[in-house]
Amino acid sequence: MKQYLDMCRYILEHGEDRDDRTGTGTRSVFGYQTRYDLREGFPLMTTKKMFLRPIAEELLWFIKGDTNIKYLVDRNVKIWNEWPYENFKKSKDFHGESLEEFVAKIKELPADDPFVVKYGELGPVYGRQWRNFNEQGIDQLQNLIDSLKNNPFSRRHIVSAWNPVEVDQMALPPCHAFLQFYVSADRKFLSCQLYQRSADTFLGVPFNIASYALMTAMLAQVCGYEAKEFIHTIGDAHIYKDHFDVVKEQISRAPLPLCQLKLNPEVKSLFDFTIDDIHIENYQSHGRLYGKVSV
Ligand code: THF
Repeated sequence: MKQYLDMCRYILEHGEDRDDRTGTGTRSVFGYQTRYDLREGFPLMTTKKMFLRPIAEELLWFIKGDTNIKYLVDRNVKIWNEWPYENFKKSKDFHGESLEEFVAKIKELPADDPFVVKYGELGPVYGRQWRNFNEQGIDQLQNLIDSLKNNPFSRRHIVSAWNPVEVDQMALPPCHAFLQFYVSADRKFLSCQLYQRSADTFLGVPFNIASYALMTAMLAQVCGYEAKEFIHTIGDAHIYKDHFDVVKEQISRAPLPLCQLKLNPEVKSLFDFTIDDIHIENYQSHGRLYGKVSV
């Protein structure tokens, strides 16, 4: 995906060096947009090896409306563990446990155990806002599906994870905050645009692109369209300082042909997809690249 590599190059060349909340430091630009034609293939990064499974599990977890890491921990998806651990470390119940010990405890206890309920919880993050906005029973995903099916040319196909009322109760305010969908004039194609307020270009963005491309494909299938385009609009697009070398390695690599996404065509409701209904074919990539996540 040349668009992504161009973005990395642009940030490195034109970004400003800034301190940030996490203390790591970034190079950042404000306002950057990339477009991915989903008909050319599924936009899973080829210039480093990725796995679709954690991305798909995270998306299914959002769609369920779940905000506790227990679901992800049970499936060995690690990407959200650091944030609850930071909260646990600040609590009176913390007695020097490592991140691994904390995660093992969440895994072994049942979902309704008070420890899991208290320390696995991220607050009213994505899943809650998508399915029960502001705890007021507004199911934005169901409303979106209804409007995509019944009023395709609406300019209000919107899902907002950004909730100013509850943002202070979230372990991390939503980065991918605002979504809009668009049906083509011939009613054949569905496109998605995401506004992301803050983007960790090396670690997060490859996940975010694949996640929303997958969601667009799932919505297209259940609403009777074909997925067309994913448009990624970013506010603060940054590369963390400790990712500079690995990003330079990545942009030296030549993109390979994209893989194809295969969804189980029998699934007719967005809420019925399971991990076994989601597959990719012909995925080719360069080797893995590692970077630390700033918390
Ligand atoms: N905070 C920061 N600093 N970066 C982010 O990308 C990010 N997110 C979510 C919330 N806060 C963030 C969490 N998403 C990885 C990927 C996505 C994440 C968090 C971490 C990550 O470490 N990926 C590794 C390993 C993946 C694995 O364990 O399978 C990778 O190599 O891709 C962005 O929404």
